[in-house]
Amino acid sequence: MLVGHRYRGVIGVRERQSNHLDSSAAGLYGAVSPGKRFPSAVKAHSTRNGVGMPRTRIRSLAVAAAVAVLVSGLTVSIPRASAQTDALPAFPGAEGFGAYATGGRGGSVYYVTNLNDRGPGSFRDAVSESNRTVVFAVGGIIRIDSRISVAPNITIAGQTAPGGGITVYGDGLSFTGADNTIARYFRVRQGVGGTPETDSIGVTYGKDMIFDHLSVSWGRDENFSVTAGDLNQPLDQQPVNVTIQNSIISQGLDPHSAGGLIESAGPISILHNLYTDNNIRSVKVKGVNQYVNNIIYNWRNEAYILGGSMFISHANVENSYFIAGPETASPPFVRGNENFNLYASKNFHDGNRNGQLDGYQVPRDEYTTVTWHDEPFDYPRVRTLSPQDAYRHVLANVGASKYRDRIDRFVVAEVQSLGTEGKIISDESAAPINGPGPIPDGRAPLDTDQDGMPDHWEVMVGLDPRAPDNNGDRNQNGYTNLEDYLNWLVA
Ligand SMILES: [Ca+2]
Ligand SMILES: [Ca+2]
Ligand SMILES: [Ca+2]
Ligand SMILES: [Ca+2]
Repeated sequence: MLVGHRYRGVIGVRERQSNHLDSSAAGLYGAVSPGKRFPSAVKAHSTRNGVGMPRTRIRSLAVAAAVAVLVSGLTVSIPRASAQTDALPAFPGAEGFGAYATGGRGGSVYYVTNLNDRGPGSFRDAVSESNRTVVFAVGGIIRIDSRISVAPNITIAGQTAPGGGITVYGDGLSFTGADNTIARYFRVRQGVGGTPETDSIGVTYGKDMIFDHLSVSWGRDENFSVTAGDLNQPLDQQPVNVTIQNSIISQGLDPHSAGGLIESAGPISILHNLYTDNNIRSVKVKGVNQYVNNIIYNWRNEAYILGGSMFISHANVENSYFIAGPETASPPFVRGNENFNLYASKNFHDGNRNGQLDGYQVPRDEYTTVTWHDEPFDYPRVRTLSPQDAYRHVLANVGASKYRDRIDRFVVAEVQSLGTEGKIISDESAAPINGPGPIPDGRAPLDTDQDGMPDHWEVMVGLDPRAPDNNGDRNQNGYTNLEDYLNWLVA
């Protein structure tokens, strides 16, 4: 029996196909993850046009993905994941497929001590080597003139930054290959000066990543994409077990202005985020997708894209609220096809721009053409609010919310106008945005032994402020002492 929902490689495929399986039925597999409800069959249902469905059992999402790959005609080798008995979430509140990322747990501590683009004490240097927890002795804007690649097994603890926290501005971050990432509470704002045809944050392969309370904007291509270059590649060349949660993905720059490509045969969760002022792709999905309690505002031409082309997809789309802004010119759901296997529940659309949240539940015929499933795919259990409560909760909590900067306050206020305010931009340096600042710098608390935990907190909990003891577990809750501090900061 499997533990949790980590990607484990092929454990075994048991699929039973009943009748009506023709060549187009390649897209008709139910994806059933290991977990509380395993095993359970995805029942046969009719599509809108009455095509029969096979009854299937599949042991894991990875297997579902593998099957999807195999039926495309390619032979692939699926990597076996190492044994993993630690089912501790990355932090309290970590959810979805990326919930069990381990980050830099148990490794060394790296203090970012300046706002320089590179060199000792810089953010770029901090994330360049594995097995680190990155903490900040400074707050402010880190201006970068080229992209930064993040190494595997790193925790980026933006919540440690004093003052207004950290904004990375000028280009984007790549988490490609950054297995076991935990990234929390900072802002990445790429800007017009960034590398063309790249994203504010991009991941093209890698497993077990969770992005939480980030504010991501001004992408030149996408704002935040987790996308395999080719979904027919082996899974170790695709993103697997990734969560983006509690984050603001806003103001993708025209002429592209896109929320993100979420395209992988490996599973990806998009939970409790705000997507606003992105022309298209909030988000564009192929593959295995969990999309719950997202708020989408002022898209122009496309919001949730149901596949858009023929790759086989399995998605749970639940309790999200799509709210038209001044520029919105399309319905929320577009570009489905019969290879898009959809469970959808309680997604709301408010298109009347009247300053009140008074939308309606999106009926099936407004999801375009998909293959319907009446039961959700057995994806990780996540906190699920009503769409109305999600609206309030998300607006109050999303983004790098320990200190909500001027940009985040601006876009949240736009959303709160419920139809009258909002604009897709092409240059963040123009009014009314006027660039990324200011961010107050603040003053870091004293940390005599430089173990990432300040003296005052160590004394409070009974640790030794004169001896590095970040990797102990004084209260035996599974999190290191340093992680307890990081979690305490944002509890
Ligand atoms: Ca309304
Ligand atoms: Ca200390
Ligand atoms: Ca200590
Ligand atoms: Ca502990």
